[in-house]
Amino acid sequence: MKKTFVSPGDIRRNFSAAMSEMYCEEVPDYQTVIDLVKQVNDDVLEQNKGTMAIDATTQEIHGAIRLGKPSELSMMRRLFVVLGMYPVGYYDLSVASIPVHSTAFRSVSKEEIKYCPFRIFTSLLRLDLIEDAELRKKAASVLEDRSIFSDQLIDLLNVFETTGGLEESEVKLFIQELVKTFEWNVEANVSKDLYQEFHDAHRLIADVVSFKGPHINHLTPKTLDIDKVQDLMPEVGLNPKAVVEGPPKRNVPILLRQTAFKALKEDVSFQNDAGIWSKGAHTARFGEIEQRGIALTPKGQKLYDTLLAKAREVVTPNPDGSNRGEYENTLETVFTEFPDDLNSLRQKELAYFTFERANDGPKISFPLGKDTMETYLAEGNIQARPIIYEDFLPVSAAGIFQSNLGDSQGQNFSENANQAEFEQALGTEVLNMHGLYEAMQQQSINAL
Ligand code: OOG
Ligand code: NI
Repeated sequence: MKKTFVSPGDIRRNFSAAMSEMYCEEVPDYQTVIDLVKQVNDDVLEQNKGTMAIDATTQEIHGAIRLGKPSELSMMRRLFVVLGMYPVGYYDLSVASIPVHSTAFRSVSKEEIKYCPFRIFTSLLRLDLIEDAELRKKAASVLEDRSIFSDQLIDLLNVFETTGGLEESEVKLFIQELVKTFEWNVEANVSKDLYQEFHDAHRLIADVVSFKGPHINHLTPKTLDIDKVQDLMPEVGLNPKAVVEGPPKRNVPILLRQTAFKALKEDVSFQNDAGIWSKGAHTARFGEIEQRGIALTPKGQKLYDTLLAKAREVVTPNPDGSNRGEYENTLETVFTEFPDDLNSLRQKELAYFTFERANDGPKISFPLGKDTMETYLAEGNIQARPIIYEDFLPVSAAGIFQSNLGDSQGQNFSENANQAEFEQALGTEVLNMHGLYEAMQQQSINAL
């Protein structure tokens, strides 16, 4: 009898829902985030009744995990294929003194993203950046001994890879075991002393190495008004990070803006060499909120990076939020240099668009030069629509890591990207995000 496979989109949807349920249960403050975002989104929709052309019903969500060794990353890549998620982009966080490099596992087609946008920002610890050779050895040996995936999960992955899919009953088990991989571990994998040693070198090392598995460290719903969420967080008992990361508030939103409530101190226990357990605490898990805008071309991205650096040279946000107003004003002033209307963004080739022929418009004649395209657009015979940014921002990600690492961060690292090493661990090259946006834009032009 022929097997009936569940589609990757449906597996991803079920996984996203199961992760959300698990996280709401384990971190009740995350449920508060969901409720707040829903309230803000409903208000925005009510105020703009009928005028918003966006789909606000989906709670776009991403999550983040941190892995300890190359074999975990390559296994994760294989597992995410089952969910239709592929590694896009390389992020070097060493620039911000964080000893990891990362990619985002996500769907790559417009249809799949629309069906379920869930994605996971995935970091790999870089022990090579740890100065203390003794400590590096200790961390490597703890990681060497751990296996974060259950046998059942690996068996199901093998079934998927040999038969080309999973049936409904297999999917249920697969999701259950995958979600388990990302649950919190109350019992640490190391002694309190060793935890403290890792912690003193860098809090991130303690987070990755001291536990049996890569607990999901946050989930992120999508909001329609991130400034409102930032303002309202204290009112619902959440402690927001100092500033919203990313570009300032604009008429045409670009890239990605993010905020979060700061990571919680949670009870864990440690076992000493004599086998005696004792109580302790670990801080890692938080909740995040994001708002997305148009994807930028490499030229637009470069302008964004330059302006952001310029603003941060003038004001660096204080961790306690005390200069939030000054930072926001500076950001807004500096970003006046970034065109803020769709036509300029398109004509200056700063952002990506898809193009569509008007229903009642004339047939488009090819070849379609720049000038003819402008005429069609001006006459309304072709419509341009922004392509939404589906990736992440290294400076923002660093800000999010840092707001959850506290003030004492330990050792500083200098910039040290190593994409080749990351890809070797991953077992494949990462996809180029600009290539994906470019292809989407070009395909829409070809289909006119
Ligand atoms: C990942 C932080 C990056 C984002 O949204 O930029 C991230 C982490 O803290 O592990 O999730
Ligand atoms: Ni995030």
